[in-house]
Amino acid sequence: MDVTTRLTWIQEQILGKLLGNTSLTLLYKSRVHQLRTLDMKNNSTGMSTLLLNTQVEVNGTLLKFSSLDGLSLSVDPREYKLHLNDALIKELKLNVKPVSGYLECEIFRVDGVKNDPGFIKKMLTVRQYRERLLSALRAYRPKKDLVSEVRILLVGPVGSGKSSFFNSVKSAFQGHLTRQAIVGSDETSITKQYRIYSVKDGEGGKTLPFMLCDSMGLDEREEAGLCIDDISHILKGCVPDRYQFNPCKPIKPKHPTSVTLPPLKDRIHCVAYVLNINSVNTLSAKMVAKLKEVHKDAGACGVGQVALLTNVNNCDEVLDDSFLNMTENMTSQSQVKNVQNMLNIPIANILMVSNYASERSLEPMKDVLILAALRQMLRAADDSLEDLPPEETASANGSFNS
Ligand SMILES: Nc1nc2c(ncn2[C@@H]2O[C@H](COP(=O)(O)OP(=O)(O)OP(=O)(O)O)[C@@H](O)[C@H]2O)c(=O)[nH]1
Ligand SMILES: [Mg+2]
Repeated sequence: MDVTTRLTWIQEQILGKLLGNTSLTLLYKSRVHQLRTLDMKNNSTGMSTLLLNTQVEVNGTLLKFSSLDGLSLSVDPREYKLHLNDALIKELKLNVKPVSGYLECEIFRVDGVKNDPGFIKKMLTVRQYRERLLSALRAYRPKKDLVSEVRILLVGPVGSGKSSFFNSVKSAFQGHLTRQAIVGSDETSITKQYRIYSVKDGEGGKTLPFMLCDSMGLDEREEAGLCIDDISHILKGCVPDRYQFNPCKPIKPKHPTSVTLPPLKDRIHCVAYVLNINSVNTLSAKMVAKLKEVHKDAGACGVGQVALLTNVNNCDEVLDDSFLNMTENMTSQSQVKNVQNMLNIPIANILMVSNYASERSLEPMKDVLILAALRQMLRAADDSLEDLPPEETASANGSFNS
């Protein structure tokens, strides 16, 4: 008999990833038998996986695995039976009876598990934390009900990952990879139009109360990339969706003498400076000057400001075990210090992500970083809404409620 796994390639990859980018070597496979084939899966095309991080208990002829939160599974190798408790069946969304036959029992050696006792625990809780973040973001409402949606502007050098961040946020909410915004690498910005993107909660779900505004990349050359003067118009909400940027021709306000601003709902409430973590320390003086100018404009408009560092390789090491704070390893990096000094952004608002680029499926840890970054952007936006002068909030309440 062939000692090859019954798992498909993609199932084996998912299992390996669940354990933290490990590789699996099949050690043992129970003999082939004539039990009826079970339709273990529900109608979904994915595979539910779960770690029961316990010592295996040998109970008579049963091998028993159970978790602290009440999930349990027993394997009866003599009878080729699996005993699953209700909580486990529910968690894995399986369509099986509590006692079911199994086709094969396979035991693998796992290579490449990090030699860090906290690592496995983190892998176990990352999915729960992703669900918690998704719930918190679904329940989010902008502060003081001044606007129905918060607008976050993504601004940064050409190719820093602005459009990819929107795609990543959308993918995390959709539950599968999506690529609505065009991304890629070129000498000049791939994004040529100003885009105001909304995100739905799942396929056909309700629209979430935030919008991500994607802009053309900044270029250190003059008359290339996003015009710095365009940014103040964007911040004030004067630029419509799909506006075609022209690096040689800054936006001219329709009514240069008019002092009335567009309503608060159309304005930007948070600016995210999107920077590739690998090039933060080598930004040219001209690029730094442009970023500082945006920072000055954003400060003058009183909007929230965060920095989003993309292309982070070691996602598992960004957050501590509580998933609430960045590890000291990360905050002490020179890139973080540089951003702090360059844009005067507090450390809590320096966020790290690894956008979806060439992955084949969603990764829980990537989702956690993406969603945690979004949550912090919304908090920064809320802070700026709370800080509005009374005359602004009075008129905003009027326009939003009417
Ligand atoms: N590995 C990795 N690749 C990334 C990440 N973010 C973006 N990329 C890749 O970097 C390239 C540029 O990404 P874009 O999202 O188009 O960057 P942008 O800032 O929108 O670029 P412009 O619109 O040209 O200014 C693409 O090939 C992306 O796939 C990331 O976090 N990790
Ligand atoms: Mg882009």
